[in-house]
Amino acid sequence: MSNTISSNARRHVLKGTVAAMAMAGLASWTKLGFAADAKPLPGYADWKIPGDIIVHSNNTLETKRSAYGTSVITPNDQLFVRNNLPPPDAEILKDRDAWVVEIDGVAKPAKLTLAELKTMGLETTAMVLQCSGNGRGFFPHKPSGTPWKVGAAGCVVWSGVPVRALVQAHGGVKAGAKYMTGTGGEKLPDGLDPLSVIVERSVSADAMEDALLAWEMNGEPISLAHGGPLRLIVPGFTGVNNIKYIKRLAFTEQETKAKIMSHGYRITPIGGTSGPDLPSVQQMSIKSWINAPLPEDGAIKAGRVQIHGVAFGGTHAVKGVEVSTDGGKTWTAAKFVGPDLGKYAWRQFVLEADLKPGEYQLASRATDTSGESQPEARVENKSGYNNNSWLDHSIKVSVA
Ligand SMILES: Nc1nc2c(c(=O)[nH]1)N[C@H]1C(S)=C(S)[C@@H](COP(=O)(O)O)O[C@H]1N2
Ligand SMILES: [Mo]
Repeated sequence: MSNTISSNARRHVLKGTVAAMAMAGLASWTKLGFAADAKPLPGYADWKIPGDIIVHSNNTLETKRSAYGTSVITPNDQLFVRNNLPPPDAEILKDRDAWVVEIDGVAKPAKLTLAELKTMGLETTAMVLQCSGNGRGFFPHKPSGTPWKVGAAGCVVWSGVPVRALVQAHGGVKAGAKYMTGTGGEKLPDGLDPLSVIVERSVSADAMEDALLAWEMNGEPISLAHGGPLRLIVPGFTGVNNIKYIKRLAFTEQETKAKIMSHGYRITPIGGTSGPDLPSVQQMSIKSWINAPLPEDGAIKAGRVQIHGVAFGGTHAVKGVEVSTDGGKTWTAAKFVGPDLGKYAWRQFVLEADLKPGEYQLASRATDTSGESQPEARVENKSGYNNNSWLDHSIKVSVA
């Protein structure tokens, strides 16, 4: 894998730099982006760029806001990671083409190898992968779960076989199937009810129209961290619906009874109890945020400033983005930068501003093609899902 070679090389360079910096004192480490108490990257993701990642735990790695560039695609070694269970053994990547996925709930159910899938269709889709809890860190009631700010998201290009081609080749979806249910390939811990831990999610069966079983991510075979050798991609839906190391794809009459579906990812009132009757976190909503300038960059020099960020609409394309420098009192249309990779990708935007010395509150507010705009206020909910408040994502900066 070219990724391993290049990132190993970079890591060695980085390690050398870090060692040199260590001799020069801890202050320089912090400059490189290493907090003195920063946790190390877990082994399965040790090829990520440490200075660009916040390690919340072995299973939750966040991209730093300052690490998002302006070239649309989020590089693999900067992309966030979220695992509900430890990933499977790296052995599963030894012979990728031998990976088996079961297709069920179609007229002719089958077990297919990745090698066979590769003969059945090919499509490439750019898509924002975003955890349902991205922005949870802005909820004042401090929900349990990772306090992600903006960095549980990235724009990724996936290649694989369209699910609709697979379904067609197997005689079509069985009558009465309302859901597409994907099952993750993790080894489940012994002694527990499998339904209480398995990563299995159902989405509306219509989502198959744009869904992929993907084996390639940003030009490389999918890494273990991101669900290789095979991953379900459901464009426009939040992260958890994109099942890694998928071992079964089934069209089902009912939603899975897995706890991660029945109780996890439900919009629950604060203080309430989650359950299957509450709304499930599925499609993403219109959202944007500014990536530069940031308060952590220190004082900004007065004069011309390029205020830039990202905007995406979930299942709709982004139509426009407005930027405010006065905390939302006045708004100016931003312009898009760079290529449009389709409605599921994010767009970079920029507003050129001439800023005099002073204090500013920078905010962005996106609108999608269905007319939805980001709200000022988050929708309060127990677990801190779906935060797309423009106010929460605004930042205060000083210009000197
Ligand atoms: N099999 C499996 N798939 C999974 C998960 C998991 O724990 N196991 N986590 C989900 C969640 S909650 C998110 S946000 C995304 C994260 O994808 P990434 O780790 O590639 O960034 O994967 C989803 N798919
Ligand atoms: Mo997630």
